Amino acid sequence: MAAGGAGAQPSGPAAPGASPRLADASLAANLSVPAFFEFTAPSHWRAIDFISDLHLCEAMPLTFEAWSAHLLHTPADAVFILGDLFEVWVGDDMQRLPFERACLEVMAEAGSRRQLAFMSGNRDFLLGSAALRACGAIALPDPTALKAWGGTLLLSHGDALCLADQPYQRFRAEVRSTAWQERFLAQSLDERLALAREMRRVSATRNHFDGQTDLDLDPAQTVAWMHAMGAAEMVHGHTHRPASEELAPGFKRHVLSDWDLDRDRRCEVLRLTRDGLERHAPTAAP
Ligand SMILES: [Mn+2]
Repeated sequence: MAAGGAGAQPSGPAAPGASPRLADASLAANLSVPAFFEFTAPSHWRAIDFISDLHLCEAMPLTFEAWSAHLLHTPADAVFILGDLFEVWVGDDMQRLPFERACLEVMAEAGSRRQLAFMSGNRDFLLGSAALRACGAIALPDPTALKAWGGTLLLSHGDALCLADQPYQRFRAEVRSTAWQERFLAQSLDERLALAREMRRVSATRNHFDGQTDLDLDPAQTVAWMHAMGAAEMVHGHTHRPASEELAPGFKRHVLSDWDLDRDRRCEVLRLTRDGLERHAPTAAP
């Protein structure tokens, strides 16, 4: 069941009218809103699962097993992975490594059974579109407007909206540039893995490491994105603080849980159906 009736097209800001109303429109006036992509769920779909922040790595075999079982056996028509699937991804030559190869084999098998979609996180933004295509997965830009059953949902990893962390935003802009990525990818796999370890060590000491920080999405900017998209609800990850709450009247965000079944028992799937969003335990292997 590959791409079929689904498609991702670039889109301008949503037309005014059907959009949820922002109580104070001036709130959004001075905030920049990025171009966003639109993905329309085929009308025969009944459920879409959202997961993020698995931080898969060889040292977390139980997390890998739970993720793999869910991807292969969920009753949902699609699984949307909203970033940080991998603890670290420094280039697609990581597919040579046994653990990463096993992960992509699970993705390919799951991708033959249901639609997979992947949005980059701050850990795995170098996972390339060719590797995703090989698994039958759609690459979702951040942010994406998901149109499903008459509603619009804003999807984002979340790190681009953590505006209070200016050093991180400068770092993010640099590593997402073509020039930086060309220089980085020109190095050997061992050099890149060592550099990634060093960057994570430095970022941990500055306390702007995802999951170990109080930083959160900027509410005004987030609501501005939702307003421009015509989305009353949003799903994001990154902060590892699962909750569903209003950011402003009429604008609700749902934060995904990270997964850690090796040191803890955290794992959760957010499932969208015609009736709305609901949190579930992952599906186990039969
Ligand atoms: Mn993250």
